[in-house]
Amino acid sequence: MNGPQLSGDLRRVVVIPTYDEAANVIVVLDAVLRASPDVEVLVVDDSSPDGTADLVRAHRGFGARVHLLVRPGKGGLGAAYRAGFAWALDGGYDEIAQMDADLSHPPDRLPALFAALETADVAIGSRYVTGGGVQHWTLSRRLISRGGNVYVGLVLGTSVRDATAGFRAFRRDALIRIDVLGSASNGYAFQIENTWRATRRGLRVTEVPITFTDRTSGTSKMSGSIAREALLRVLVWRWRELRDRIRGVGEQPDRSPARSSRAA
Ligand SMILES: Nc1nc2c(ncn2[C@@H]2O[C@H](COP(=O)(O)OP(=O)(O)OP(=O)(O)O)[C@@H](O)[C@H]2O)c(=O)[nH]1
Ligand SMILES: [Mg+2]
Repeated sequence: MNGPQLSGDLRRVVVIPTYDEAANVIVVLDAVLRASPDVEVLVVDDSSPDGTADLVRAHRGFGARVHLLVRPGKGGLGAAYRAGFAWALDGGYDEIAQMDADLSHPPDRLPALFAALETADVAIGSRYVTGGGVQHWTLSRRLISRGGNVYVGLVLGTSVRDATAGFRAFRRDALIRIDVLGSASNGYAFQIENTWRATRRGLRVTEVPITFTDRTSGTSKMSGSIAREALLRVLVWRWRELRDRIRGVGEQPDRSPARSSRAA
């Protein structure tokens, strides 16, 4: 099967945050490098006790297509992404993607995500558009994920179907307009906040179908406090937006359907 052809002169990097992903990191690095011969990878590791960073340093692509940013300790997913995105923006990359290390996000859909940036500012690998789905998830995880997206849609009024997705690609100017380095949230809230800022700032957000597979190795870092953070922050953002609108300041919501689309 022929995948989308990508324009050759753009510099692309995939940011992968890791914490104790020794069981997965080499497999995901190899799969990404194979699926997208034109991309580089930045692993952002929070000094994982299981030696994830040493495995990255030992990878045959290290120093060429594989890069490593080590942070002093576990500081959360959002903080790791902010550090990785800052590195990528400083490095002058044109297109920047993000994905988990646990193979939940299919590396072979990266070319489709980058290809979608030809007509979009942000491309979201989406479980909840036609052609997308989840595999091997328990009923409770399915309900939490679906329920979370319904909640986000209702409270924030965004038409993005998978606002919590962690598999995305951005044009560099989109990351700057989203002010991703100025975001404060960490877990799923980090993904929601960027979705919210992108739509509110009138960026073109498109959803590309993917099949999400539950991790089979390593341990999940998902926790109740991560879910609570998302629930509360969404309410706070909406409240602040309504307050600012009453005062006549702040951004106007962009609900134009032309701004959010779904790619097959
Ligand atoms: N650098 C860094 N990476 C993290 C941190 N927390 C999670 N990660 C990584 O972020 C990605 C997503 O974390 P997961 O534990 O898979 O969380 P999840 O996908 O929401 O939950 P599951 O579906 O249960 O796997 C993985 O690559 C983790 O290793 C952190 O504090 N620092
Ligand atoms: Mg995961």
